[in-house]
Amino acid sequence: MGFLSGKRALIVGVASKRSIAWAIAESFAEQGAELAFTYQNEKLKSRVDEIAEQTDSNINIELDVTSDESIENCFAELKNHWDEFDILVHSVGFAPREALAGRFLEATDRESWSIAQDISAYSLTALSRAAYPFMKERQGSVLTLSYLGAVRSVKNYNLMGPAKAALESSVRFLAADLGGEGIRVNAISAGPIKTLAASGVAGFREMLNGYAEMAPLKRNITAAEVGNASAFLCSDLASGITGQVLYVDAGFNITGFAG
Ligand code: NAD
Ligand code: 0WE
Repeated sequence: MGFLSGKRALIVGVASKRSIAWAIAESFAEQGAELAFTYQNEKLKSRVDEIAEQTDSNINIELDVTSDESIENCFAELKNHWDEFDILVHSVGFAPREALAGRFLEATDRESWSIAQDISAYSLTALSRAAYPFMKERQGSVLTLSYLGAVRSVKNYNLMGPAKAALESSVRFLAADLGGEGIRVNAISAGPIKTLAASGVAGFREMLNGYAEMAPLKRNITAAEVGNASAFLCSDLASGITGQVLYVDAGFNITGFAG
C-alpha cells in the first residue's frame, strides 16, 4: 500500500512523456493514487489519452485555462466521474516565445505580459476555486510548479520571472485562505529539465551544464525526482506543510560561489 492510496488527484499539465506533470502522475500512481487528467487542446488529446491509460485512468477532459467556460465545463464533466477529490496538480506555464529572448526591457510588451500572467499565475487561483467544492471536505492539497526565476534574475526567462513571482505569492494567499478547511497549497521550484516548455529555449543546454557544475549535488535533477517530492507534499506525510516553495534543484539555489 502506497502513501497516496485512497487519494484522488486531478493532474493538469501533461503534454508529453517528458512533462513534469507526467512524472508526477507516475509517482502518484506508484503510491496508489487514482488519477484524472486534462489536455489543453484537441491536438494533445490522444497523447494524454495514451498516458492516462498507463496509470489505469480513463478520465481525460479538455481544459484551456485561458477560458472561464472551459474551466467550468471541465469541472462539470469531472463531476460525472468524481463527487470529491483530494489533490490538484497545476503544472502549467506559458509565455509567447518572442518574450523569452533578448533584453528584458525590449522583449516585455503588455500583451505578452498579460498572457504569461494569465496562463502561468492566475490559472492557479481559477483552478483552485473550481476545485474547492470537490476538495473542501477532504483536507486536500494543491501543488504548483515554479522556477528560481521567481526570486532571481535568469537570462532570457524575462517576464516569466514576474509571472512565477505572482504564482508563488498566490500559493501563500491561497494557503492562508484555504487553510481553515484543512486544504494545503504548496509549490515545487524545480531545476531545469528538458521538456517541451524548455525545448527551443536559447542556451538551455549551456544552462543544464552550468547547473550541474554549480549545484551542490554536481548534477541536474530528473523529472522523477520532482514526481517523488510532489507525491510527498500532496500526501498526509506533509500534513503540517502549507504555503511553501520547496526547491527540488540539486541545491543550486543555495549556492553563492561554487569553487
Ligand atoms: P510542458 O510543456 O510539458 O508542460 C507545460 C504544460 O502547460 C503543457 O501541458 C501545456 O499543455 C500546458 N498549458 C500551456 N498553456 C495552457 C493553457 N492555455 N491551458 C491549459 N494548459 C496549458 O513543460 P514542463 O516543463 O513540464 O512545465 C510544467 C511546469 O513546470 C510549468 O509551470 C513550468 O514553468 C514548470 N517548470 C519547468 C521547469 C523546466 O525546466 N522544464 C523547471 C521549473 C518549473
Ligand atoms: O517555466 C519554464 C518554461 C517557461 C516557458 C517556456 C516556453 C518556450 C516555448 C514558457 N513559455 C514558453 N513558450 C514557448 O513558446 N521553465 C522553468 C523552463 C525554462 O524556460 C526558460 C528557462 C528555463 C529554465 C526560458 C528562458 C531561460 C531559462
